[in-house]
Amino acid sequence: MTDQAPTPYAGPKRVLSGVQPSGDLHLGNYLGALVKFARLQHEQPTFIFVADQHAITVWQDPKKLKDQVREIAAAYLATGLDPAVATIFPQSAVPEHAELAWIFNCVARLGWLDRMTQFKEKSGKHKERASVGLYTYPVLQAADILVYKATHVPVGEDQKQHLELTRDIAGKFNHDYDAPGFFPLPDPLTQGPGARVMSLRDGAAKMSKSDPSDNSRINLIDDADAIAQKIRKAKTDAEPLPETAEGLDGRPEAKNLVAIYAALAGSTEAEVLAEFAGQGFGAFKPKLADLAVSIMGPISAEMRRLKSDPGEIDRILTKGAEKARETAAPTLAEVKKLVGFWG
Ligand code: AQP
Repeated sequence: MTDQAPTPYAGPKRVLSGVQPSGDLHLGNYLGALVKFARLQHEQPTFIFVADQHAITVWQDPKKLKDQVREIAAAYLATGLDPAVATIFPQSAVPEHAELAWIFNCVARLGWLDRMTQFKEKSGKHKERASVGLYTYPVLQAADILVYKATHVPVGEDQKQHLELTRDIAGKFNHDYDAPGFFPLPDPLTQGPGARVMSLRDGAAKMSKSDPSDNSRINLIDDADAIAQKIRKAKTDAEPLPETAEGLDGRPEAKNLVAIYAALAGSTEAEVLAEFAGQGFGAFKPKLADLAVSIMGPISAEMRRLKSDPGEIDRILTKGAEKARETAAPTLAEVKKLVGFWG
């Protein structure tokens, strides 16, 4: 008997991604994810959700959660997502995600989840106190993606391992339920200089919402003064900028600021270095601050404007959820039939 390659998925291309409403969005979320959403919506059918079910894997105040969801939706709209083009919705308003996640919990293997580095990082030293949801988070993520049969997932580099797991779950489901090519094996879209934005205080740590130091990140809602001050205070070294990208090896903070500049300017690290080689951070940081303010300033102003009309955001999210279910419900119905469930 010869091993045959699995039948490839032949359905339409679709884009899906989401962000958790678990704190203020930052430049890493913007460059790693949001900026891509606005571009991709014009290329493929695009589903962008607010991941409130993921957010409660760590405690969220129920009185604040809906507002946090609105905040992320405002960020989506302010960074260019158009509800007339993309489908924008809260995860918890589409119950098909959670229902498919249960089935996937029975497809995924414990050994696969045991390898997930994000769980190890987020659960810290006391993993026995972490929620079970935090552990099975990547399984829900697989359901988020596959319930739309999404083929492309724009995310930051930190999500690559979870995407690999999604592909494993899709492949095993197709095999175990004798449904060749039923689910696609989705591709992560992580390319670009903003794929892994690092902390402004530590070039070895990812810029993150949960970093206790607000100076470690530029928040989407920061005003011009805050952005300029955080860049001024960003950790660097005393060397001038080198001529080539190799010259940044071993200089993680310098590399990070150059990568941020390149991502914001829509250029490459090589192009940035061609412009600034030989200059110190005293000259480079003000230029970076001006660039960051020119891009982030209008976004934060638009977020503030949108948040002043929560009714409009709610209407967009409610309509988006109805539209999302039109795609998610038929997938789940097919899955239940394949699994042999009632109804
Ligand atoms: N530093 C980063 N650089 C590039 N991309 C990043 N992303 C997050 N941090 C960076 C990308 O942003 C998207 C949304 O992330 P999320 O909010 O769903 O979860 P996260 O990855 O856990 O984000 P944080 O800020 O790191 O939150 P905490 O501190 O709560 O863990 C994803 O596409 C992610 O890759």
